[in-house]
Amino acid sequence: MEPDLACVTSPRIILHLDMDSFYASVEMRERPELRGKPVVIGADPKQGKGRGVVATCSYEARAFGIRSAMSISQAFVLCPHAVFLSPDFPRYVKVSADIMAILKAPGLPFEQVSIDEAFLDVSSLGTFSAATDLAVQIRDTILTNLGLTCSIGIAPTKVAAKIASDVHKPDGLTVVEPENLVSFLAPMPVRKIPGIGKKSESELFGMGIRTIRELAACDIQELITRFGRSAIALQEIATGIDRSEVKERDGVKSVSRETTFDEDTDDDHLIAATMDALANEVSRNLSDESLHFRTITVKVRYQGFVTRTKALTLPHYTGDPATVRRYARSLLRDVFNGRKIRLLGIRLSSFDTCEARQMTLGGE
Ligand code: DCP
Ligand code: MG
Repeated sequence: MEPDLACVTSPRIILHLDMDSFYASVEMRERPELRGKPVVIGADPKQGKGRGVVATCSYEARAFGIRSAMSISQAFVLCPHAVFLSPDFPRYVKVSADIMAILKAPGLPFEQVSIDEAFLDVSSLGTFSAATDLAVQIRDTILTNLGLTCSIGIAPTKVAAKIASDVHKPDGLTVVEPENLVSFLAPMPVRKIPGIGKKSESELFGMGIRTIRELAACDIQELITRFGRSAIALQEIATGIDRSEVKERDGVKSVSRETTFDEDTDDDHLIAATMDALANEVSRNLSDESLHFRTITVKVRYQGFVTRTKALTLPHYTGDPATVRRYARSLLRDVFNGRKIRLLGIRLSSFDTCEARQMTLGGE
């Protein structure tokens, strides 16, 4: 028996929507001849010698074991006959805006969390059945108007709604009513909890905790020793308690660009010129969006995949490309240890508008 904790959760109804194989679906919509085929969006595989990673792939490509963030050369080995395409970011950003407009239309509290996902607080509809009707309507509108499928989760908390939207992907609708919340979460791997990445997962594995059920039942003192203050909230989430609200925000949260060198390099000139080019690209994007930023982050991945980032928050907002280049170079000097570099990246964030659409421009 699971402990009956659902009764202490608030009677909220949260909807989470996530598009299915987003970049790949947009490409397949534009080019019907790609439908039903394994399609991989990412770096150029160069017949297996390519560098960089998979941004995403169609579900047909997933059947071959291809996944987001996998190296493109590995994807090529798994499915050499897949259709490999480079990403068309401006198009995805535009389609994203169209999707978000559909979600905002009912006028309910809305929070966009990435280019292809958002939360709606639909509590005011009163019942899970009314929320389900709205989800069906949103799904139909997105399919009819945009020719794309999405997956939706409805649950009493944000965490559960997000987990639920992933359960019946693609084109899925999963509803978790309050009385089923604890039993829905219990068997899930801890990794399903947003914010639990590889590191926290292996930390939990070290404690013998693999499922959310085990996390809910574990010794809180031990959890605090390992995770500090976040331990309490973490265990609460595992028991179905998640007070986080749908924050009314939308728009851009960060703009980033990164690139992988064809060959690892320690050539100062090439590295500096590449960083300048990346700085110019993110600056241009910023001006397209009429945004000013305060935080700049530089990322360096060395040969062997060791990755370093360094961030700096300026005292004032700016949108000036020369400033971006200057600070990018200075941060780069701080993290560059003279070893050969595989990848360089730059991110601008902390914008002067309270907006949150995350836009990553350019995979590796
Ligand atoms: N993305 C990326 N690199 C990653 C993960 C994602 O560039 N490591 C991009 C491509 C995806 C988009 O973000 O299309 C949305 O990410 P999702 O995690 O929602 O993945 P998909 O929408 O592609 O697939 P799914 O159907 O699993 O949601
Ligand atoms: Mg998605």
